[in-house]
Amino acid sequence: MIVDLPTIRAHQLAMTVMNTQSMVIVRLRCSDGIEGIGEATTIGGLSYGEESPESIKLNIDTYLAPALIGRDATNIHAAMAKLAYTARGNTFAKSALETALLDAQGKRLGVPVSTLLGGAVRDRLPVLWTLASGDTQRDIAEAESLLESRRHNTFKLKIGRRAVADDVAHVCAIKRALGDRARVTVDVNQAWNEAEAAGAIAQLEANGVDLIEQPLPRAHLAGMARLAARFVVPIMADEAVHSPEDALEIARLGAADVLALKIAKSGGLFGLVRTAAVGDAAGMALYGGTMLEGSVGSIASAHVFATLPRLAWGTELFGPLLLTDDIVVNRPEFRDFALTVPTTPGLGLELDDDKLKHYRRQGT
Ligand code: MUC
Ligand code: MG
Repeated sequence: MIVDLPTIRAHQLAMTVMNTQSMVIVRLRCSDGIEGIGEATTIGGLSYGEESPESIKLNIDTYLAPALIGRDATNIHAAMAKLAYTARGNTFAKSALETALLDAQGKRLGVPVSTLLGGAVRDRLPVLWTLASGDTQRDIAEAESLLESRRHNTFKLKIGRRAVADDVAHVCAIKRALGDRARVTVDVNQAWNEAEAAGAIAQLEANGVDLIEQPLPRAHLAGMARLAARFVVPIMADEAVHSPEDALEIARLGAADVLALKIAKSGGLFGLVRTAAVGDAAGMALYGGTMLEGSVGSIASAHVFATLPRLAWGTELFGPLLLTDDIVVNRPEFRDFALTVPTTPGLGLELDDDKLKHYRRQGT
């Protein structure tokens, strides 16, 4: 089903302005009576990637769910191999289905998903907040209140929408206001060319910005490599890294210092582990990314991020906090700048049927 939830404020990114988030929620029912849940969520319909909520639902209903019917739900690798054979790409849809299989298997065995992945090495994950209201003073006020309540002390600024000089002035004003009390990072979402990026990053670096995410289009790895060599401030690949093969090529070219990992880009949690392993082996730092999922997708991500031996840049799993309401009974716990990773069986979440009925898109 597709579930539409309003956001707490407009969320402005280089490629879209979001006022609602549309989540595809999967309920996978096994013949032993166990149900697993999963989520596939995109950013701004089709504006971030190649899948939309509508295409995800259609492809699951038409191709992927029929391929799973009658198979052994306890053999997740075999089920995912069948999906790989059935459909190319469609990583968001596959991630939701793998999440549901893992949730069901965890409930069956009485262990959390992190245990199925080999075990958690941390029980809490640092979580940043994205400032993206489009207004500098409002962003500063938002950051001050989140610092005060000890919810976040790292802020990612979404830029690339306005003229480069305006964006740089906006970021520097926020960093000046917050000073050493907060880390500030920027995500350009592929909006700059190399010359624009070189000029802007020089100023951002001089003003104490901590990390530059995906400044160039995803295909421009050679340009990313030149930027990574030129600046001390780390460059992070997001749109440019979907798979272990992407991570290998980025490593070969030196096209990033940090990799943003997301279950939706990776086709699931196991795929994310494989991409992480390549990045880690190449000496790149890892970051736990989000597709702005709600609680189901964010907690699935939390389980896998908790298992990574090194996660130098923490996570951005704040998605549930961007929404005005939730569709789970037991909401994720955010406090003291971190998210608590559930330890109860499966994902550790229970869907709220009344909320689902209320927010479910008609006809889905
Ligand atoms: C992205 O490109 O990283 C993550 C945080 C946010 O506000 O947008 C996302 C997507
Ligand atoms: Mg990004």
